[in-house]
Amino acid sequence: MEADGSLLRLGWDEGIAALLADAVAAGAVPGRVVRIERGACTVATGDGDRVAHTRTAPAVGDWVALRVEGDDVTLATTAERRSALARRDPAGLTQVLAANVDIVFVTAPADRLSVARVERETALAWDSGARPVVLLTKFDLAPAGLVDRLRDRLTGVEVVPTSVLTGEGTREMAAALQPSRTAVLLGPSGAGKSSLVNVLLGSDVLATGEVRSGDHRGRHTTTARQLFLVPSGGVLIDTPGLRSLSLPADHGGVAAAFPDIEAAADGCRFGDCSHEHEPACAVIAAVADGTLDAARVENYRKLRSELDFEARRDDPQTAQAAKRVGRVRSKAIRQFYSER
Ligand SMILES: Nc1nc2c(ncn2[C@@H]2O[C@H](COP(=O)(O)OP(=O)(O)OP(=O)(O)O)[C@@H](O)[C@H]2O)c(=O)[nH]1
Ligand SMILES: [Mg+2]
Ligand SMILES: [Zn+2]
Repeated sequence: MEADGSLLRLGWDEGIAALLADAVAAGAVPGRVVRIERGACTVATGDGDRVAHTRTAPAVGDWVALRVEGDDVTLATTAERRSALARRDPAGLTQVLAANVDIVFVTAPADRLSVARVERETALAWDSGARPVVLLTKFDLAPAGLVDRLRDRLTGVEVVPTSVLTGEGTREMAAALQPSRTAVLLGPSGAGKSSLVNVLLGSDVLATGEVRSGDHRGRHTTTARQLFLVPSGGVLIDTPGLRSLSLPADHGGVAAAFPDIEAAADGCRFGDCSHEHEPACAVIAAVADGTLDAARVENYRKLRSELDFEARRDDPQTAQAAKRVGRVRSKAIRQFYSER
């Protein structure tokens, strides 16, 4: 199918054309979901934006085909996702925050940096199938040495300082988006996500909100997930800052976010070592000799046990198996001690 320029700018390619080929052959109109509201989604097509009514909820970034009958627009098909940034919401359900993204910009505000949150969001980003890039936002407010401290703590992920006041880092963001990649901004309220979108779009499209003066927390200014075309190329998705960001399931994101700890863990005596109290634990040893950061290991353990908990909730049979493994392990540990 011949795609026109506006679909190409949205990231359309031959793979997506193939996924939607049947629907398009049957007369449906292809497009990309740019905004979701209750019961309706806005879809950018080669012929402008259309509002479609839908019972199933696609996510911002989904490629869809619309059935258009006069004024009545409905969703015919949603293409299989290449990647999906998702979290487990407070009700325990998996919520897709953005679909078909290539890059997750993990925003970490320099005036209120939580490294543990950055690590969690980086794991979530790796889980999505996209590549994380950490943006140290509001860099004009950063205390000296902050970017080095962050780079020292994280492994295997690029850290780019940004500031909408000095313009630092925005050229790197624009370059990462070209020619037609899709990036989503993830991070706490008040991190400066919408401010960065405005800079990249070259106009104040989005409302931004002052952070509270006392604790620098944001005021949850953005309430909708929304997709924008960046004039210099690429697509940017803004999201509201979320309080709770539980990992929905283990797709290898934690391992990817903590490759240094995973590598050290290869040296543990027990394959299912929890790195808490086991003898011959290479991770505990690496913390003791200063090779690994204690706070980083602590956060890794927390994310791992969160995933274990969720897996047990989803599948009690696995939970039973885990209990059995636990019993075998404690026996092995007792044996290890008694042999010494
Ligand atoms: N000093 C400084 N302030 C910034 C920068 N970027 C954003 N801000 C300010 O930080 C506040 C929050 O910015 P927003 O862009 O609304 O933050 P957000 O991440 O979109 O927040 P939510 O929509 O609530 O999730 C605003 O008052 C911005 O003016 C920056 O680079 N430097
Ligand atoms: Mg915002
Ligand atoms: Zn261990």
